[in-house]
Amino acid sequence: MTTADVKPKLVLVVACALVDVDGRVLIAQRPEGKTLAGLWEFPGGKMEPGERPEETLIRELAEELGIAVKEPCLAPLTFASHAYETFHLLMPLYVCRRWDGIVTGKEGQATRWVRPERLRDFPMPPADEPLIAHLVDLL
Ligand code: 9L3
Ligand code: MG
Repeated sequence: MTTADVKPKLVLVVACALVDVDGRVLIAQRPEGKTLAGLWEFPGGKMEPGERPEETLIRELAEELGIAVKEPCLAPLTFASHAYETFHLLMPLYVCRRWDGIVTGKEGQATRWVRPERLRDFPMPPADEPLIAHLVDLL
């Protein structure tokens, strides 16, 4: 068997750009102990079986950031697609401008509000980097 015979595993993750009233975007630093620790990402996480992407985000944003998001406030913007060595990541990016509660790093992660054009100053996972241009165009 060659590597060409190995079916790549598809991992489905959903991410969100929270945008505040000043047009700044929230990024969160992946905590120690997780893969890609120290890199800054658009918050989100893996889809659980049976979830729709919006449901994943509502759950992840509550778990990771302590905020409540309503589904009509989630607007799909684009997709990230990145081939890691052992899996292929497919990750839709949503934009959200309204939520209830105050953003708090519930897992001890650092969070920052950043102007879209400054996002390139923060080291990000390879899947997240191409998303910056879409946000700069939008915002
Ligand atoms: N990931 C990349 N960019 C993101 C997110 C939320 C996740 N903005 C990658 C990191 C992991 C995988 O997706 O390889 C699963 O994420 P998690 O469940 O470890 O947060
Ligand atoms: Mg996550």
